[in-house]
Amino acid sequence: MASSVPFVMLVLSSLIVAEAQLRLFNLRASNLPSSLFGTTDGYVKVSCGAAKLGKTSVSNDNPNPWWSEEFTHFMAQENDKLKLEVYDSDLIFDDLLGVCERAIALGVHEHNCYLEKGGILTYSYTLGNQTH
Ligand SMILES: [Ca+2]
Repeated sequence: MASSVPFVMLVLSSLIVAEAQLRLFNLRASNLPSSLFGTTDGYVKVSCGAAKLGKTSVSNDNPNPWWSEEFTHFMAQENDKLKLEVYDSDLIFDDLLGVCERAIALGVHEHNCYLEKGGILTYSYTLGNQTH
């Protein structure tokens, strides 16, 4: 029985290494399109793999919003799919402006994403094993 202990420890430590902390921050957009109902009221919904990380506040009447929210996911893994959905908040039906999807990689990254209906979403993220 004693010989199985090192094996268990090996499995545990490899699980710990495989999981990393994702931090998403500095979300901003430029030139969001106007609609019939006026200037865009933009917000972003964030998920990573199967985990929903939440959404930003709505930036009313602003084609160039900057969102101060940060999103953290403690159980992210390399190559998980980070998904950012940009919406225009409306009274009846929120309009999807575009979806940005990317497999995450270790390190510090900044990306621009061209939205299907116009405008650019820019965001930064870090993925690593740092502990706080
Ligand atoms: Ca709107």
